[in-house]
Amino acid sequence: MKVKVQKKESTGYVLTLLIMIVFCVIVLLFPVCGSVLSAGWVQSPGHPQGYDPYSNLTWKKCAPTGHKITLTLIHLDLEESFECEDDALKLYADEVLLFTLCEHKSMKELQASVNPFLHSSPGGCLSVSFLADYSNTERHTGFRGFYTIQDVDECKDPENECTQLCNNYIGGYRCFCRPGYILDSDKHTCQVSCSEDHTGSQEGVLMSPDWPEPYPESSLCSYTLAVEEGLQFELTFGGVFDVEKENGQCIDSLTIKPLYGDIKTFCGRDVPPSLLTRSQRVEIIFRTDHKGANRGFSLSYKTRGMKCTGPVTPKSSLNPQHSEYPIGYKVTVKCDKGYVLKSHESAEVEYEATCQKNGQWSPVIPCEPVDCGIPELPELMELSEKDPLTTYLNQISLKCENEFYQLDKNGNFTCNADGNWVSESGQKLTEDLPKCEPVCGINTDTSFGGRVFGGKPALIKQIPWQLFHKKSPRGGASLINDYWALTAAHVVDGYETTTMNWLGGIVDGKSQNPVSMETEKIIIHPNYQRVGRDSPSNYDNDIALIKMSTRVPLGPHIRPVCLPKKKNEPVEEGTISGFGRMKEDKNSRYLLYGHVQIHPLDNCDSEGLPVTDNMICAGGDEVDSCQGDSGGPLFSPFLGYGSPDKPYHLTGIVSWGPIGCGNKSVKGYYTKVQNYLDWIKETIEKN
Ligand code: 4AZ
Repeated sequence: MKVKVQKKESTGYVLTLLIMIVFCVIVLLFPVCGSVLSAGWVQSPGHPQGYDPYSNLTWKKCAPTGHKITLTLIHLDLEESFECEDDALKLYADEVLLFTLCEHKSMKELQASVNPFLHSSPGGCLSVSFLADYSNTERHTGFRGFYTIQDVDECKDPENECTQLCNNYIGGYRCFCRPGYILDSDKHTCQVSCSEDHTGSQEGVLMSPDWPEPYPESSLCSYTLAVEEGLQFELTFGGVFDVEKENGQCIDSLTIKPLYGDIKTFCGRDVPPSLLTRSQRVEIIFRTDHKGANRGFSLSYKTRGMKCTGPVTPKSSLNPQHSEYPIGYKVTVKCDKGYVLKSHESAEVEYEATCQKNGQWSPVIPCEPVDCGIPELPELMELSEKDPLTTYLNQISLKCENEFYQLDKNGNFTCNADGNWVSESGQKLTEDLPKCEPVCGINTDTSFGGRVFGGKPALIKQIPWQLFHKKSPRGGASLINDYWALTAAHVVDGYETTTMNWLGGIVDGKSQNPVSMETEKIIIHPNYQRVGRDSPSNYDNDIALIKMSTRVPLGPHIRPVCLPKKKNEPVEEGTISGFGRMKEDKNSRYLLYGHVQIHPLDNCDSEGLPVTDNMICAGGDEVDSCQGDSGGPLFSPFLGYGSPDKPYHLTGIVSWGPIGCGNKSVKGYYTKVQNYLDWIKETIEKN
């Protein structure tokens, strides 16, 4: 024991000092004998006679690595004051204030309350600061303490990380292992030394450590089996298998890693089946945790001649078909239906492969699914899904870009084995592409009210198929798809070779933002008698088709009306609309509409003018069409009564009237659109 004691200043205290030393040796220092690096005293100035006013002391000592410093106060006598504001002894460990003292304490009290805390961490420091003020009323002897710097026994720390044995030495510690274990490179963990290399051995037995006794904890055993090419290992487990498993989870595990093929992990008590590895090299890893008492495993291994098995690659078949093939055997590999050889431009599906010495086939070309790719779609059409899978048997569905169009047929297609998108009925997408056709006869303002001549103003979106020719000749037309409109022949008679400008999407003739459409073609019915628009001799076949020069941008304000069905039930009523003359013989600024009854032609008085079956007679007492409305629609059902199930269709085209407009006894005449369905269809197809 090396104890450095400061030389005593006063001979009067020899006895006290001797008592202290003896005390230290017996009570305090004995347990640390042999590990003390240095020791000494620290005391207040003037101790033991007493400290003067304003006396002070600061003291600090640090321990080297693996050591700590301890201070034992054996004497404390300071002036007492509130919160030690007069005289104070402050004690710090590792820069943290532990105590502020200003009182008298006996050795026993110090041992009980202060001393147990006066030590640093390993490699840390202790410091003391003593400060007296001026106002001592009586003399106080101050304090005295004994410090030692001693080794830390890390092995006693319950948190030391040695998994087995620990050896403390001055300034540090070392982990070590029981016989049969080796210390891991982490210098703390002991592992069983159980790895075995069986390279070159064609048969043998592998066992868990200590077999048939329970295997030790914390083992990591790696067994290597390896022979020359042309051979493969067959593994057979012994009758007992017991590897720790809890709640279906492997706590300990036996893993078999063949050079080729799947890695398999076993645990529990079921003996694993025999294993033909198809590999001339196998790695077997046995891992155990830090607890448990299970018996482990025993397995025998032997070699046999290498054979190849199918398949050569997934999604393919072999020709000829056998369960095994000897080395050197050649087979034809054929990809399954819908699969082709990877990276083969010509979409080949077959190749020849040979069984190799190592049990593998060569070459191995994977079979991958045929890819139909993203089809090229016309404008207005898109895929329902953004990035669909496009390989064999995947499906895509087509849709139209917006609600104003719909597909004319089923838009679901499947990628077939030939790389084509085909419909349910087997039609190729490229040969029978669905079309996006405008949705007809739907409006999106369903409010309605009363009555062109005596009519009511229409709201925007109510009659979105209504077109208007504002300049002379003032007249109407009805949009029937996104290019074509129908009007009366007498409205456009004489304008076939000109470009007319039609307005749509408005209910106010003075609207600043109409959809403006230029005509590309005006086609008057061939049987209409062109005698000049102001005085046609008769209005038979008063119908004309107008083609716009660009696609009409459909939306809620402008969209087509349907054409009547070929064999529609007879229609008894409808709504007429237009910007034509009102009662006061004045053109309407706003689009007006009104409901009319359809009458048998016999019930109508044409005032002697010729009437044909291509005409409809319609009118009410207070509602009639008039000049300026011509060419516009008579649509059914009544405005407000249509729905997606019962879309509006164009029953008639405002054509003529015998005398004036709004006359109670006479009705208006309308071109019967139903009689012209074939002409309309053919003309549109041709143009
Ligand atoms: C016209 O002059 C006209 N009352 C249109 C329709 C009717 C009368 C005249 C029906 O365009």
